[in-house]
Amino acid sequence: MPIRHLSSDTATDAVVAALGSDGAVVVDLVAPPALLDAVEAELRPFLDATPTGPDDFSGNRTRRTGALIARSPSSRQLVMHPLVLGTAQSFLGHATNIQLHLTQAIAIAPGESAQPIHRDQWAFDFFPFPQGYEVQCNTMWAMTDFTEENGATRVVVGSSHAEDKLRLEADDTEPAVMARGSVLFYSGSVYHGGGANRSDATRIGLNITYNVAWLRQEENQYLSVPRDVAATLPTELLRLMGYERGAYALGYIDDLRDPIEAVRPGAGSLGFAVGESASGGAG
Ligand SMILES: O=C(O)CCC(=O)C(=O)O
Ligand SMILES: [Fe+2]
Repeated sequence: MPIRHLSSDTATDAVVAALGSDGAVVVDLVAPPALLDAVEAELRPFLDATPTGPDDFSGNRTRRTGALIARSPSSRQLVMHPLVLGTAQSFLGHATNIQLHLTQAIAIAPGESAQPIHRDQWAFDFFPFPQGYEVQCNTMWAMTDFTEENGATRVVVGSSHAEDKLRLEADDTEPAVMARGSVLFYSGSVYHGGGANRSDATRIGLNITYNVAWLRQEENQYLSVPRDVAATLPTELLRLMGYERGAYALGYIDDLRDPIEAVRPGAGSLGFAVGESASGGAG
């Protein structure tokens, strides 16, 4: 079954519904070309300086460049995109709040082989989350066109409802073919992997992912984004980055203070209550 495509004026509810049934959906042409140009220009020196991956999973011909919030001010618009945040908050609405899980440009160079098919939620030490309890909502923004030849992400549509720890092959997958500026949403539970790049140009995607705020983040935002940069960011983004308690109490500082106080003194809420925020609240 091919991956469904929705248009950029689709309501959040329809994206959430498709994600719930299929585990993946593409929304076409969401990011304007000028924004992508700016992100690309800001990231270029970092992409060029990033080493290729150390193993088959990371990809020996794949560069993974993180810390997008620090390195690319323009990328913050993608991190905070209303369609994405709305979808993530609703899709993970069974949790008290959500947070940013990782920000990573993934550049798959020509000659790269296909990444092993996996569930992203296996990152949590392969904990068998109950079926239907989603812990992650992921995006892959197409910085270049994604084609079957250049390594478009491969997805086993509907496999979010399958058993855990399956060993699936490329034959079981469909490519997330999409134009530059489109965004693939996929759950932490759907089986997928980066495709092989048989073209003569590099495929670049921005993998920006969100998870329930009671789990650990994959990319450590406190150490990836220097404190002096953090001090310049909107409070809403800081909260999404983890300067906020997860659920009722997780991650408070010293005398039960709201972690936002570390960057923005006076902005915090008192006691254990979760503050008003980008990530706050179910649904
Ligand atoms: O690069 C891609 O298309 C997918 C990458 C991926 O699934 C991962 O690194 O977990
Ligand atoms: Fe993945």
